[in-house]
Amino acid sequence: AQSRDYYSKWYYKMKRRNFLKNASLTGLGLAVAPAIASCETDDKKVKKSTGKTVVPVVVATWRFHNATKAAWEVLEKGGTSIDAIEAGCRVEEADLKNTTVGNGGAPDRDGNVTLDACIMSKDGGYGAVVCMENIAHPISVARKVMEETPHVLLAGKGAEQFAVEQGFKRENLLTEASKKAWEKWKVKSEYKPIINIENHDTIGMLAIDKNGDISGGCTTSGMAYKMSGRVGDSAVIGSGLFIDNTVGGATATGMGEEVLKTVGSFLIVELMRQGRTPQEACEEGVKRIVASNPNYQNFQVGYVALNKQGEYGCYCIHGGFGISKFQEGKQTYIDSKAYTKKG
Ligand code: SD4
Repeated sequence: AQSRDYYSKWYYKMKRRNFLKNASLTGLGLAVAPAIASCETDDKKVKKSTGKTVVPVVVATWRFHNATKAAWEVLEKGGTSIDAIEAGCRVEEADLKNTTVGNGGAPDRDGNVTLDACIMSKDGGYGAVVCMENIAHPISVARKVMEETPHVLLAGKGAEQFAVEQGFKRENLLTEASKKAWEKWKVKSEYKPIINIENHDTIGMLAIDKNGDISGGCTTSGMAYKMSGRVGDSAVIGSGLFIDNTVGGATATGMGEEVLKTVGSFLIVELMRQGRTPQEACEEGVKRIVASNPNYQNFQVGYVALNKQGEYGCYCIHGGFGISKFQEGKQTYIDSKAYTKKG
């Protein structure tokens, strides 16, 4: 079988190109995958939806209670799902203690905080920014790209320039704490993505408003200490997020490279279109990654999906992932089932 050893392959390339001085990935990429259960999905297990629609509703990756609360407040007042998504995602982008989203995000290996975000509307609209620096609210810039330009995705300097033209302020996003952590990291320069960063990570959010229309958003500073110019799944349509107002939506967190390679969120929405419940669709999305990647023990991916009835599902490779939900006026946290069944 072809070797898919992610870390070894990467290490080799980095070394060869002299990108990584004094790097050490000892211990990574050597894990041998234990025997795993079959990754085939048993179609007999496919459950049909209950048919009961409970909206409005908002779900988000991780314990982002403040974000789902902010989104719920918009929905509760009869606001649109797109407004709820923007309001919710902005809460995490502004939280300096969240080192994986927006202001306060961990930098790349050169010390630059680069942000990726996207938003999708009920009409199939999509707007995104990737590798954008110095602007604290990429979700709002992504919305502007969707609403104010003939394009869907702006990158780097162009995204920043557009944001400034739209009235966003340039600011330094590297906090003292993030700078210190980066300086410490530089001593070994060991690129080792952490599974479940303190149960706080990228925020992916899906919301349905009182009219039954769904929107979604996803915003991140990406993998800490990534290579300069690296873009993950979060802002890429079909990977970090996908919305189809006739079916539902899905969003992702975790190792973006793996989500990109399997176009995870699009896959999940298409499976729901074919009759899978959100839970079954998320499970299949994770199993696709596991099936093609013997190194799955070393990285995390978590999915959350929502169908038009307001039914949710979530699934991940490793335990520790979960989702925040606001529905029928109640905030809840749901611990996700995990492929490795540790959680
Ligand atoms: C990325 N999926 O850039 C994002 C980051 C993330 O756990 O979710 N990290 O790959």
